[in-house]
Amino acid sequence: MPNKQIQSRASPEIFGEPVAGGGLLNRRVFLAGGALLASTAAARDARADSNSVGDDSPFSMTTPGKVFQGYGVPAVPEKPIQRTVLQPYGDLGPGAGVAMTPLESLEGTITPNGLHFERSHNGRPTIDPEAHRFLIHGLVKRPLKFTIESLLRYPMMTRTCFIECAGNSFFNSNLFPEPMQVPVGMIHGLVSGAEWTGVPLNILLDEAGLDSKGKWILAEGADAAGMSRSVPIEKALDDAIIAFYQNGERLRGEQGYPMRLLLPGFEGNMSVKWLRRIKVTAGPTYTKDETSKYSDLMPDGTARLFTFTMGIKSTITRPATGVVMYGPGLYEISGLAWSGHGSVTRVDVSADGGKSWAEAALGEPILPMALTRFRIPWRWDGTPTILQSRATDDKGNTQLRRAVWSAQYAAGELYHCNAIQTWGIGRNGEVSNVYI
Ligand SMILES: Nc1nc2c(c(=O)[nH]1)N[C@H]1C(S)=C(S)[C@@H](COP(=O)(O)O)O[C@H]1N2
Ligand SMILES: [Mo]
Repeated sequence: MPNKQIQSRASPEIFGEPVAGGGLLNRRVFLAGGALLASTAAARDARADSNSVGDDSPFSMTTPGKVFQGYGVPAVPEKPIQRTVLQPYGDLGPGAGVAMTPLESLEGTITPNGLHFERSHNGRPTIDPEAHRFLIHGLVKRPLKFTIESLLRYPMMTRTCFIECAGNSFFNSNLFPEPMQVPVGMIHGLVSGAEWTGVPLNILLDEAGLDSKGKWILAEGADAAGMSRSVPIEKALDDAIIAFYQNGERLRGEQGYPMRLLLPGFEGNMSVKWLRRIKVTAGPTYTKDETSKYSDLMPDGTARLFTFTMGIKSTITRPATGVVMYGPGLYEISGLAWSGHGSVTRVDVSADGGKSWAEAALGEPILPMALTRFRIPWRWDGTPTILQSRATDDKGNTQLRRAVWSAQYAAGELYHCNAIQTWGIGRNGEVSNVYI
C-alpha cells in the first residue's frame, strides 16, 4: 500500500510559543478562525501573482466535461483508496474476516458507505427484501411478523454514531507482543462513523406488548453465521434502532441490507445485521457468539461475559502509520476520538512520549457515541518524536497507557483494546507503531 505524504506548512509567527513539549502549539488558532489564518505565512505563500491567472487555460477549460452518471463514484485518482481485506481462514472461510476502513485516507467524522468497515463471520448473505420477514416473539403479548414494506411505514429517527468491533485495534492488543507496522487503518479501522435512520425498537416492542418477565432480547441474523446476541431490555427500550438507511441511502449489503439492529456505543457484534428475529427472554441466551467469542479473558483464566460498552478511545490519524511526513515544519495533527459511554469532552496530545500534554481542539458538533475529530497545530523540528493522544469522556473515563491496559487481561486477549496509541516519528519522517 503506497504511503501518503503530508507536507509541512510555512511556519507563521501567529502560532506563538509551544504550549507543551515537542513543539505542540496552541489549539486556539483553530478556534479564532479565518481572520487569524488569513494572515499566516501559509496563506501568504498561496497568494498568486494576479497577472498570471488565466494566461494559460488548463485543458479542462477548453474541452467539455464528462457526461452525467446515475450513481456517482469516487474521482479517478481517489479510486485506489480501498478497505484492507483480511481473510484469516483463506479459502476455508472466505466470508469470515474483515474489511477495514482506511483511516489514514479520510477526514471528518462520517465514513463514506463504500469504505465503512465490514466484519462478517460467514459472508454477506443475499437477501430478497420482498421475501424477508422480521419476527418479534417470546415473552410478548402479541407475536408480530413484519415485511420490510410494513416496517418502512413506522415513524423513523436519524442518529449519527460509530460502530466499533470489539476486536478493533487487535494489532495493538495482547495478541501481538510486538507492535505491528501497518497503516493506522489496519490497526484501528474496525470503527466507522455514519448517520443511521430507522425505526426505534421500543415502538415495535410496545406494539408487541412486553410481558413483565421479559428482561432480555435475543437478536438473530439471517446469515450463514446465524449471528445471535443477547441484549438487556433496558438497552432495547432506550436507544436501539432497527436501521434501514445508512448516510441517506438504503443499507449496503455489507452493513446488513435490508435491515440491521443498531445499538449505539455497544460492541459492534451486537448490532446484528440482516436481522430476522427478536425474541424477548427472561435472561441472556448464552449464544456461541457471546460465550466462545466476545468474552474477555482475564489473567486468572476466567472470562468476563457481556462487556457491552466500547471504551473511550482515540488515535491520531495524521501523521500516523501509512503516512510519511515531509521535512521539519508546521503540521496539523488530526485524529479521531470516541466513547461508547457518551460524549468526548477532551483530547490531550503529547509530542514528548507522555511527559507533557496539550489540549486539542474538538470539531463540532460533539455527539454522544459518535466519532469526534480533534486537531492541534505542531511544529516538528525534524528530530525523532513520540506522538500520543489521550481522550476523556463526559462520564470521566480516560485512556490508559498500553502497559496498564494490557496488564488487566490475559496474554492473547484481543477484545476491547482502548489503550493509548503511540506513534514514533523518525528523523526521515517515517511513522512507526510503538509500544510504551
Ligand atoms: N448477522 C450478522 N450480524 C453481524 C455480524 C455477522 O457476522 N453476522 N458481524 C458483527 C460484528 S462482529 C460487527 S463488529 C458488526 C460490524 O458491522 P459492519 O460490518 O456493518 O461494520 O456487525 C455485527 N453484526
Ligand atoms: Mo465485531
